[in-house]
Amino acid sequence: MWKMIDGHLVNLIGGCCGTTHEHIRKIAELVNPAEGCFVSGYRPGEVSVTGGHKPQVAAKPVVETPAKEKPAASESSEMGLKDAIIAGKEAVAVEATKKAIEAGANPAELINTQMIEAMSVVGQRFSEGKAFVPNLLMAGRAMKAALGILKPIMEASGEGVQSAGKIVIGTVKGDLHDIGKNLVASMLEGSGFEVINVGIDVDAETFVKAVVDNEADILCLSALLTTTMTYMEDCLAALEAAGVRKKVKIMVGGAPVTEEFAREIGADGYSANANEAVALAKRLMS
Ligand code: B12
Repeated sequence: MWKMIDGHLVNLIGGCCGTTHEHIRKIAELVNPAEGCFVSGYRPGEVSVTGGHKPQVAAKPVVETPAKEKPAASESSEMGLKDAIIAGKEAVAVEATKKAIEAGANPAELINTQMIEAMSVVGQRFSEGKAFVPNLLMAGRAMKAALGILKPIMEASGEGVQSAGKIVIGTVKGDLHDIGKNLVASMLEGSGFEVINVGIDVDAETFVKAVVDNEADILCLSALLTTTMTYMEDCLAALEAAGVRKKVKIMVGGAPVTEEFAREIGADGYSANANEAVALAKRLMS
């Protein structure tokens, strides 16, 4: 910060997660404060950290932990699942999902017609600068929570059916996106596959180990960033090096991944969405 402070470019300093009150206080001491610079972050009743200068904007406590969101009665009865996800209202999304199921909705249809649609609206808003990272996170959380209601229902409907095959699925190294990957996993599970979900930010060695340990029929790789999708090739190389490439089919997907890219890296299949992923997995198994 110092270069900017020294250049008289800074008017206000504050801090988000991890910058504790004490941390802000130390910064204030260092700045002490430079001409025209005010440090926000003290609590009322405590010694001001502005070193004699009066803060021009009343500094309020910076750390507030919001109470867990509960849907307002009017909100929950009016808002449908799609809108709840777009608005990032987790509790409302859960309630809307439960209501839809009680009314006889089909889980896969809810996913396809409301949930995926909602995320693409949020994504579009993000691309247009009308939504921001917190909106994405909140929508993602609402989507995950709603999916959590549907997953056991989809699993139960496949009960008693012989496993359609074993699938290892994960998001590649450097990539933390998991909504689409989890959707694919849920749809595959709902269609009778045994799915081992190894999570996000997964390195090639972990994928190889999961494939070998579980004797997987299919490995599903997901990537949402153009910078991480290239790591899929490293995963294929690692499988080759471990001598298991021919024992497992590779499916790839995620927004930036294309059919052409899949072919280029030598994957066995690509699909653009969770529905097609199920059809593709069934084809690969046969
Ligand atoms: C939600 C979201 C986030 C959330 C993720 C929350 C979570 N738990 O997943 C948060 C806020 C954390 C996030 C962070 C970032 N994000 Co982001 N994010 C998105 C967003 C809006 C939606 C993604 C999503 O969930 N879509 C809904 C699901 C259902 O769709 P999907 O993931 O595509 O999955 C479907 C298919 O692709 C397919 N599929 C997916 N995986 C697989 C796998 C297989 C095997 C198969 C067959 C099919 C398949 O099936 C799925 C279901 O139909 C997209 C924009 C968009 N519209 O895609 C940006 C986007 C992906 N993010 C982007 C960026 C830049 C980032 C950040 C770098 C932002 C930043 N500056 O910090 C970070 C990166 C963090 C990291 N290291 O990964 C860019 C990527 C640009 C690029 N081309 O590289 C996008 C495209 C936004 C944009 N327009 O700029 N993000």
